[in-house]
Amino acid sequence: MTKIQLTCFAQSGNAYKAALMLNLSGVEWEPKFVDFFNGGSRTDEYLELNTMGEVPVLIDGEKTITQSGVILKYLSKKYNKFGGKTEDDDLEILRWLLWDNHKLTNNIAVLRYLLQFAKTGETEVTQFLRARIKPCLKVLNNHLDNSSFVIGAEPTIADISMCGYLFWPDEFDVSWADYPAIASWLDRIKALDGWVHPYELMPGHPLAK
Ligand SMILES: N[C@@H](CCC(=O)N[C@@H](CS)C(=O)NCC(=O)O)C(=O)O
Repeated sequence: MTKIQLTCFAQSGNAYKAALMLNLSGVEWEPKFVDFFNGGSRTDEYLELNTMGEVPVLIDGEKTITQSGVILKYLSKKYNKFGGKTEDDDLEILRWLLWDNHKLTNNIAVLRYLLQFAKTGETEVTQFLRARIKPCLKVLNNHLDNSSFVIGAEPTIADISMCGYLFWPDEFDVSWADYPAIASWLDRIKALDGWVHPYELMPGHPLAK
């Protein structure tokens, strides 16, 4: 049987969400490296695979799935792992997935990109993003103060999505000492069987000079 493939590169927190889910679910999969920083997601071939021009894409036989949240939902259903136990749980998971994509990941990913890869230095844009990220991290920290994982005592795809960029705090200039509940939650995720740091799980680190 052909293995599941995932388009990815080591610096992609969005791809990491899917890669981590595959690992934590004990699924055999193979990475399909995208040379993102040299236009690899803008080629005709890539756009044919994903008209949105985004990484990740999951290829499972005849099925091609994009958007990390959809990939997580697909894998959760397929392997019966990291889903909710009730319909209310599933709605709660969806609520956090949407918040993650719109607020948490979106702002952090762009700030990290500007600081680490575009190397813009401090600008009005980075200041704007820092100001957007702070309240998001407060929301998450407050929420995790009362809950081991995002929707209760067990990890779900909401956790796997929301931690996508959070193992690189130094790359977007945040210290988890300021957000202790997030720090403990990340430690709980790291302790899960199959957890691997993004730079080890996906190809392309370090970047070629
Ligand atoms: N909401 C999408 C975001 C995917 C995304 O933005 N991926 C980045 C790489 S980490 C990308 O391909 N960006 C290209 C672009 O924004 O045009 C998801 O969760 O899959």
